[in-house]
This record gives sequence, C-alpha cells and structure tokens, in this order.
Amino acid sequence: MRVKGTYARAWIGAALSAALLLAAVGCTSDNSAGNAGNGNQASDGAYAGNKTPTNGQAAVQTAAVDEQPSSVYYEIFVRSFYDANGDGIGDLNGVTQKLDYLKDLGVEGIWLMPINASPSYHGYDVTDYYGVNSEYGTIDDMKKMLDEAHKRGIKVIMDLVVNHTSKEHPWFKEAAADPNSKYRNWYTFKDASEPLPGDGATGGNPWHAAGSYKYLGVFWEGMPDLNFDEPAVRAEMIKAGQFWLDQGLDGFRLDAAKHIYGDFKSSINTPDIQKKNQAWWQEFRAAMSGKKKDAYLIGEVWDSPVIVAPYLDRALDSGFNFDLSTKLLSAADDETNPDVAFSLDRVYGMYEKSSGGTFVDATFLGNHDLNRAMSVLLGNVDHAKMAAALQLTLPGNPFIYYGEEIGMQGMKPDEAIREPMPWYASKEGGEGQTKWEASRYWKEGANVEEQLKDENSLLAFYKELIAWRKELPTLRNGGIKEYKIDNPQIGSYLRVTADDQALVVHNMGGAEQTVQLTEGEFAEIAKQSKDGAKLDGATLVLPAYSTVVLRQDRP
Ligand SMILES: [Ca+2]
Ligand SMILES: [Ca+2]
Repeated sequence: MRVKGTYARAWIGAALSAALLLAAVGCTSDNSAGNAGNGNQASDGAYAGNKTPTNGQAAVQTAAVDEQPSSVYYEIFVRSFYDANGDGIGDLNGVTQKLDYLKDLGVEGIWLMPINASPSYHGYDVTDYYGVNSEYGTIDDMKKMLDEAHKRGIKVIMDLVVNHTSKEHPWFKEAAADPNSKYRNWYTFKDASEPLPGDGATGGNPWHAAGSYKYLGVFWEGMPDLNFDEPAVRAEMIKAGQFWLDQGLDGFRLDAAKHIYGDFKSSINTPDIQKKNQAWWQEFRAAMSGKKKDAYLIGEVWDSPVIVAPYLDRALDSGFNFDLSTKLLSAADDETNPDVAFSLDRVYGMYEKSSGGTFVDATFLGNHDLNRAMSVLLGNVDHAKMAAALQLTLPGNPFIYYGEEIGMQGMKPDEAIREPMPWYASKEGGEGQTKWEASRYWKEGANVEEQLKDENSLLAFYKELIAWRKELPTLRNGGIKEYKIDNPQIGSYLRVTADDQALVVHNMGGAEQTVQLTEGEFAEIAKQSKDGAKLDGATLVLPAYSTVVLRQDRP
C-alpha cells in the first residue's frame, strides 16, 4: 500500500526523468527519420496522432502526466448487425438506423469490419479497394452513415486490408495470367521448381500453385500477399486510404499489420523485417496525416507489447492489447486479482518513449477472431460484468465487439463468433434482424429488447460503466499506477492524471469483502456498481462482484 506523500514525490521524480528521457528520445527519432526505412518517411511535424506534441514543451507535459485521452469503440460486422432492406443481410443503412442505440450505449467510435467489395462473407479478401460490397449498400449509403455518425459525435474507422488482396482481384488475375503484366511484381511469384521456405508466418506452407508458378499467400490460397517492395503497391494502398478519408472516414483498423513483410516464421521477428514493417506504416501514416491531420490508425499487431512498441513510432496510434484480453478474462473466470497495473505501467512507459507521448492503448475482451468473451466465461453474467468492469476502468480505447454488451456467445469456427446480432426477445426476431446464417449460439435473454428494459442487465452495466468513464477524467484519460491490497480476490489500481487520481477497487468474487486502505488517502466513493459499498475511514466494504471508484482526499 502506498503512503500518499511518498507516492507524490516518486511520481514527480518519475515524471521529470520521463520528460528528460523523452526529450532525448525525441531528438534521436527526428534524426533517424530519414534512414528508418525506404526514404519515404514523414518529415518532422507531418505526423499527427491523437495528441501530437507540437513542440518540445508539449511533449514534456504529455510525458509528465502519461495520460491517454480515450474513446469507447464498438466493432461491427456489418453482415450480422442490422438489415435495413429486408434481405436478411446486414447493411450500411442498418448501421445508420442503429446509431442511436450505440449513442445511447455511450459509444464514441465505430470500427467497421471490411466493407469493400469481396467474394467472401467476411470481406478480408478485397476485390475493389474503392468500392462498397453491394450487399452492404453503396458509397452514398456509406457517406450518409458517416454523416449521421458524426452528427452524434461518433467517429468511424474501417478495416483496411492491405497485406493481401482476394485471388479474384483483377490485379491478381492479370498478374497470374501474364508474367509480363504490370501487376506481376505486385505479388510474389516464383518458379514452381524453385526451393521455397515453407514456414508461413501464420502456419502451413504459404506457397500456392498457379500453373508453372507458385505465389505467396500467407493466410490462405484465396488471399495472395501484396509485395510492398513494389513502389506502385505502396502508392496504391496510400491512394486507397486517402480515398476513404476523403469520403469522411476517421481512420483505419489495419489488418495483419506485422505481416506486410512478415511472411515467414523464421524471419518475422528479425530486426530487418520489423524495420521494413515500421517503415511502411510510417510512410502510410505520413500520407494519411497529410490528408486528415488526426486520422486514427490502429493496427492488428497480434503480439506482445515489446513487438507492438516500434509500430507506435510515427506510425500507429494504437495496437490492440492481446495479452491483456487474456488476463482480464482469466481473472474474471478465476475470480482473482488480474494484477495488471504494474506491467501496464511499464508497457505504457515503453509506448510513451516509442511514440513520443502520442499512443493510446486499445483494450478488448473479444473480437471477430476469438471465441466470444461470454462463451469463454461459460455464460456467467457476474463474470462478464467483472471482465467489463476491468476493461472499462483501465486506460486506453476500450473496443467492444458487437453483441459483447448483451452476452452473445460463440465459439470457433469463425462463422459462429460472427453470428447475427440478436435484437429481439424471440429467436425469430423481427424487423431488421439479420439472418444470413442460422444462430447456433442464440441464448434466452441475450438480446437487446429484453436487456434494454432490465436495469440489472449486462447491457445496462456496460452503459453505466461507460458513463463513469465520461464523468471521471481519471478513468477516461489517466495513466495507471499499482495500488496493492492484500487480498487475492481484490483487484485494485490507481488511475492518475496530471492533477488528480482515483482508486479503482474490484471485488472479483462472490462474497462481500472488507479491505483496509491507507488512512486518509481517499475521501469518498465516487462510483459504485452495486448498492452496499461503504467507505468508513480507511475501511472499504465491497459487495460480491462489484466495483468502486474512490475519490482522492484533497486538502
Ligand atoms: Ca440488407
Ligand atoms: Ca505479407
């Protein structure tokens, strides 16, 4: 446990050190910009993240408070969300019609899974980077949706899948058919007789037969990898990104960000490949910022924070925190302290250095590639609430996967974790219900209609915790510091801004707990997720499965 005075002094000392360190790192970064990659890097000042320092002084202040101004995001699989034209397939007009639902939940940003033309149900194999999947609507529907979202203060980013195209993309078709095509070098073709490395970065042999040639497709034979050593490929993907920013989009979720050059297990984590990935994303960032200064870029770098960190250097604003999602779900499942503050504080120190103070973490419990959180938690609503309470009281942009807020279930294969959003109490549904596939994981009570009417529902819980984030700047923007309470069922941490701090305490278990805090450190309960929490001096009583936020005692 901390003594307030000691904490304050340590904090100021750390802040000063961080500021000095950051100043030094900043100089180094600027000097190395020209040789960080292929010579197409951002010039000084071209990079603009969420909170770009405009000069040295601003950078120092950012470092000193270690804040991460955050927004709540919501991931939507359009096909499964809401159907506006009655064909059973979710569409962009359907998203528009449900913006009020999202606004009411407290969502401030939407991530649309791929909406580009594609032959697959999921869309991660694009055939036209400038067109909308006709099942989802038109570019005008997209613009209308963007307008309506912006009117409600909701930003919209979308998946931009640049590592590979569809095998059906005209570029690939031409490249495969004609070795002299200008698109031939947009992909990687090798003579079939050539010995080739078989250790694909995502498992299996990444080489696929095409006549007397083989082509590289790291994820699947239907998704040939683009060759980013080819300048025309880089230029084309920049053009596609800028095109969508011109339509009003606010940024991108960048699929397979570490696989741009990371094609083989044997080389993906070598410095050479990491530098090439970083250089590409820096080039992309500079070009997006040139079009929209605060374009938000979040990458799928499915790896540990130490691998994510270099991508935050004048490239991405955020990388998804895959390690954290596992820890939060295990803690909720085991009813134990997730014990994440110490490691997160250090990770954020590393990100701070790499990004020059502009990063924001991205937390999640589930996404379209993972078994749904509620299935991992075996349908236990108390555990789902505690997992959400952890996520929504930690730093970073919380990403909620559609349906997570009502406890939708689903286990792989992928189609079963991307099922129709259940809007209605009855399984048959009603107007707008998507039906492109049958719901194998439909569960009684896990629907919007009933949960909107129930103040104890998981949906109501999400809404309440998101509202806490908006009311308390410490929760919304603060950094994190460890605060130990010696009880294995209690999770606790401080959320710290430049001029304030709050203590978050979770009782992860099913029995009421009484814990002792440091005398005089916290004056009152600012928020509690259940009635019955009490603070008497330094003695805190927490009902089963509950969360409190304590306000600081300020002289
Ligand atoms: Ca439809
Ligand atoms: Ca690749």
